[in-house]
Amino acid sequence: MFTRRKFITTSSVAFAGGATGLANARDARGKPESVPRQDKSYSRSLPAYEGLAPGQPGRDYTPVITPNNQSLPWKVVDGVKVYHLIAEPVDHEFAPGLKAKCWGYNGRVHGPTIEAVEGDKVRIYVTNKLPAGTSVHWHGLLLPNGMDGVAGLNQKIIRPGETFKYEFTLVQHGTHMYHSHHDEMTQIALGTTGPLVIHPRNPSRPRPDRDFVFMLHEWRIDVGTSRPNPNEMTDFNIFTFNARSFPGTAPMVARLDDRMRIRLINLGAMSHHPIHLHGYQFPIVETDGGQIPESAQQLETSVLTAVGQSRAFEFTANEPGDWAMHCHMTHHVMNQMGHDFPNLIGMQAGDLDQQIGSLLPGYMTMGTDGMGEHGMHVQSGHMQVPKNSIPMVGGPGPFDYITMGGLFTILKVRENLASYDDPGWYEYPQGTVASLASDSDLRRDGIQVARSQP
Ligand SMILES: [Cu+2]
Repeated sequence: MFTRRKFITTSSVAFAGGATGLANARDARGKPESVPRQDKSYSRSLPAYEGLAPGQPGRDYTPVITPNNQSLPWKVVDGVKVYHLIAEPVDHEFAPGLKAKCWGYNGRVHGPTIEAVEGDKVRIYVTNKLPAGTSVHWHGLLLPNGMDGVAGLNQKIIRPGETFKYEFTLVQHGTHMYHSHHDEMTQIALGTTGPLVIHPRNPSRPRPDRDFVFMLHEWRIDVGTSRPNPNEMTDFNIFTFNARSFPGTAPMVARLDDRMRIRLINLGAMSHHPIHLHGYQFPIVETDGGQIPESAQQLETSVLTAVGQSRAFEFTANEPGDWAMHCHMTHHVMNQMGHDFPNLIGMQAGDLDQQIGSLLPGYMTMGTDGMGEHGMHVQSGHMQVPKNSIPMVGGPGPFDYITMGGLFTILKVRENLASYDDPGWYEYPQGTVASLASDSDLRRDGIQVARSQP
């Protein structure tokens, strides 16, 4: 059993020893220790963190990358890292063609990533420029009760125009989040969340070369409107990585053999997301509750991230290519236009288009063999979508139209990259792409294909 006494012993060894690290500690006989937990009693004094210099990028950590967003700037004042969050209305673009009036922080949806190092003392100012009261909760952090940010319970509501000050020492590391804790239903639905990444002071694993963080979210933006609907409980129609839907998601770019970490945080209203990465197997190394000891890690290809949870996984980018990463809930890789229509699969449309077209010029029946071509028809001008709305699926790809939307992005792994800018589409080595089978292939392998139409 893991006792407080044992924690203190483990923790003082870890910090006194410098590079020992918190996870995977072993005793003198090489047997794994109990899993060291992070200190749950903030009120106890924290001598291990006294006198530590504020962590610096490069020296103490490799900064995270927040695709389609960025980290919040900070400065050091008398040894304290000082940040300033401004909660405010933001006009935000989800993908080309769809904008909405959201609420976020510092001109962004979601808020910029707050980055710090275990042991840092932080002071975070929160200015409220929203038309309503707000507060900020530091989700998953171990901190004094009065800094926890639940409006009404732990502090007064931050009224419009007011600036509050939060101050605490970071006594843990990992992937966390911040979000409004006042009228959550409305404020989180409009976007008031952000990632909060705390790097370990003494990492137990090698630092990643590429460290990506994604905030997952879901929205209801009715076609023709520009305000996410916070009253929606079940029927969301926009799903986002860092508040962007495919084809608006920026790819992750990596050099061959880069050490990768991908952090997922879900602060949507209702849905859990199994995020699936193609081409790799990987262990989940961290939850928002801390590191998972190596002995308890198992290889995965999908990472279920529930509302209010974070997960981080690691792998080496040792297979070049353009690899999809997406939610495996099929309706979460679709966009806004559609869903609420009858099932037309297998229907014989006949001359319906012609008949209706005489009343509604440009009318086109879709869905008799699926919705994969919706975006293509829109893009080529056969079909129109209402103003400020995006088709159900995707964008152009190197071979054909990519029939995905929403929670879909791409990991681009390349040899010989000059920079981490988007390198364009992968150039496949000759003979490595699935292609039309030739008659001689079919003959050689004895594959008989009936020539009749389905
Ligand atoms: Cu999902």
